[in-house]
Amino acid sequence: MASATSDGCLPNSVQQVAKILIVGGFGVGKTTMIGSVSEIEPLRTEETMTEASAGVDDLTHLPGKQRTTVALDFGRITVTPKLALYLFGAPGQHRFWNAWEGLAEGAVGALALVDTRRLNDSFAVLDQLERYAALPFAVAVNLFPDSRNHPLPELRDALDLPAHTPLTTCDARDRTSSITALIKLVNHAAELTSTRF
Ligand SMILES: Nc1nc2c(ncn2[C@@H]2O[C@H](COP(=O)(O)OP(=O)(O)OP(=O)(O)O)[C@@H](O)[C@H]2O)c(=O)[nH]1
Ligand SMILES: [Mg+2]
Repeated sequence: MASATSDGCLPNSVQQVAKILIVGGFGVGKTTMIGSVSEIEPLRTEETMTEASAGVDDLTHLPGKQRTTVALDFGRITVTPKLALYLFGAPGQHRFWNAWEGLAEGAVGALALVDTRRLNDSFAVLDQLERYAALPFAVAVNLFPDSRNHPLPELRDALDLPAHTPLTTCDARDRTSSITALIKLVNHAAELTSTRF
């Protein structure tokens, strides 16, 4: 992996940039992933959750969560000396999902984050992604300490994912595992679109 320059500028070796969308349900770890991966100070648009969220957003598994993304997250990672990814994180609250279509514009692919403790949310996410973004996508299961350890083939079945869709586990707080998921997506998008990244 190439390192960012100390002033945050793109390394001179970078010849190509690609936009990646990161989507997922409420509190699945999108902002966390962009924060752990980005080589520049990430842009976050988080607001404190208010009572309006009570009964709408399920905080059962997210006891520490107080803020939610209301517009987007933005970060950058140089994954090979020649290729940098611009990461756009989508808001997870349902009322902001109509923003996904705009955020997807120009993206080469989308990484859908999934929390297996709330698998039902993921169906809606994948549906929304296919319907409004129509992008090559990969799925990353963000493992929380109390997530059950389902084998990946079982999860593929449960999510009704095609055999060619990359499916990985990750820890959104961990840079290396998050970058691995992103690289799987980039390779998949490259194959599907016959693009060389
Ligand atoms: N244990 C654990 N906690 C995580 C992980 N990823 C995120 N969290 C925590 O889970 C909560 C939700 O993470 P966020 O990154 O805010 O999730 P998000 O998808 O951006 O949420 P919205 O923008 O509200 O949709 C935060 O309190 C994180 O600290 C993880 O991989 N493991
Ligand atoms: Mg967020």
